[in-house]
Amino acid sequence: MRRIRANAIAILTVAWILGTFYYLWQDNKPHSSSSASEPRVADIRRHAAHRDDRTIPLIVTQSPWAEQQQGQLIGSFDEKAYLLEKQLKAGDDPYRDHAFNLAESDRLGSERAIRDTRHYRCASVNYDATLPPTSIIITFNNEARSTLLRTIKSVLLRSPPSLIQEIILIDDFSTDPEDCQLLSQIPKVRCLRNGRREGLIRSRVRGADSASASILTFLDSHCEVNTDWLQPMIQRVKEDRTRVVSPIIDVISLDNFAYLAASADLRGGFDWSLHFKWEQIPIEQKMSRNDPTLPIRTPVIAGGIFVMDKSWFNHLGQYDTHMDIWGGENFELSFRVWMCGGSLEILPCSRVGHVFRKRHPYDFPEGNALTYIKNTRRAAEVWMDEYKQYYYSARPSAQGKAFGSIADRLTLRHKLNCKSFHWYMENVYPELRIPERDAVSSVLRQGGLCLESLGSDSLGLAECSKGSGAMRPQSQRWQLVEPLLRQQDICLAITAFTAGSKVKMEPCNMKEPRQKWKQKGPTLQHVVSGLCLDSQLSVGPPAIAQCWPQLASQVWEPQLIT
Ligand code: LR7
Ligand code: MN
Repeated sequence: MRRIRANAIAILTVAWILGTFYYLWQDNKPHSSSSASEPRVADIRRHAAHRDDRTIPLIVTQSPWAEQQQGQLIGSFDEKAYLLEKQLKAGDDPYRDHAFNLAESDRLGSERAIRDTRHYRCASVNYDATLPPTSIIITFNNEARSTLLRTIKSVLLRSPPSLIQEIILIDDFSTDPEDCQLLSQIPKVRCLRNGRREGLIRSRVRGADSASASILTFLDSHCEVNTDWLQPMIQRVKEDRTRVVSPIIDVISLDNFAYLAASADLRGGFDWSLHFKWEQIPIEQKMSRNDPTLPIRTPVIAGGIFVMDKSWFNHLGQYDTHMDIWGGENFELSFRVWMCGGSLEILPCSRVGHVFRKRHPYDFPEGNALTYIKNTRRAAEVWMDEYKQYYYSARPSAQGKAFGSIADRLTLRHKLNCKSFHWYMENVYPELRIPERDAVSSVLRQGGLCLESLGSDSLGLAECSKGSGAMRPQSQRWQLVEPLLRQQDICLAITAFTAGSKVKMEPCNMKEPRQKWKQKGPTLQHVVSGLCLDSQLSVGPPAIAQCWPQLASQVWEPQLIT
């Protein structure tokens, strides 16, 4: 009898364990795996990391203040009527208008509970008893009513009411003005409608200008904020207004709207084509993180969800309002914040869910590609200094495309006395690799001869060696990556800043003024002295001389080695 009971207990225990594992597995199951057509989506799956077992395994009931708020929360707003008016019709493709499953979003209602995805230690972090309130800024173009409403209600339900000064909606010329207008019946919600399509950048600036709180909080229009999302961010900004902070961005599945925890070990990065990506925090930083509630420094932010002091936002020049529709503004803001005296961080105790999509559901009046190029070109031209060449090599189609005047932004950069992109590379993002130095090599032809270096002091002209591709001798292979004229890791340098000084080869150093050259017409001009490389063919070894582009000894014709 006793053995039977013992067996029964054992079986029940095993069943319980299996059940728990099944539950966790279900919860972790990756969703939607169709292939990504746009670059911006390529990282989503990586980002949608599986739930960390150390997170709090609880379903969020609403926050303590939610109950007191019920009733007043929604004012005269008729939620049912608002949602019913835009129901999907039978037979409609639920993905057509919003690039996510609208049927599923509509089915969820506006107040669903979500999992508290924070590390359990976040629950015992303390914040100041009085924190300053914030204005929430949400811009949208034809957002689905159910996702927009859920964004707003999650804010009202999961934030201490005293911290929400107002929610400013900027309707970026959506087809139906009522999508926005009706929502302004909800207490604290204001609606501003653009008279024409402006794009998210100018819309956010409009929202920020009309905000009455001293702290700005930006959200996309299809988010759900999680438990205590706001306090960590406001605390950090209150302590130091130059911090610009964002939460960990959890993933709301575009297919079934499951709320999935993102990995807590990621930060924002990019490649040279200015394509945003999530990446692992560097291993040394990871090893030294013994407190999972501490901020994570990030080279760039994703762009949509962040908190920033309003006076700091204005001081730093808000946004580049010549950027259109979508894209690039997150790089421009990130470079500017770091280079002009601020910092960017991700706060792991703040979590906000976002519906990541695979395509834009709205149109780009100038076309998607051209708009992205215009915006990123502006960011590169204003902020990336000589490193912009890597952007152009990674995105050759950007060359020659219109990007408008950047004079105002250059003045701003100068006025704010911002650091160089080189500083940013060394201090903020040293992990970003500079493309292979010898990716493209050229010979530098002068008449029938070629510039050649044989060791540090022996530069001269020699007969152009034959042989193609890798068969060309190293001594005649040059990489013209302004401001440097390199042969792998050694660079052409002047020996003094006066006319007649010889040139030599020495280890490359971007910061060394003697090594800075630029192509000027057919000549190679030394940037600082303004003198030109001259072969001095009949007189002596190559040197720098007063520029005379008509002079055969100063004409250099780069020819790609293929
Ligand atoms: O013309 C437009 N007008 C708008 O108001 C186009 C868009 N929008 C609104 C739109 O309704 C949405 O609320 O702008 C917001 C962002 O557009 P999405 O959701 O189509 O873009 P996204 O989620 O891919 O955008 C990410 O990158 C953008 C680059 O410009 C912005 O910085 C977005 O804010 C940003 N979103 C996030 O960072 C959330 C996390 C996703 C990631 C990575
Ligand atoms: Mn979005």
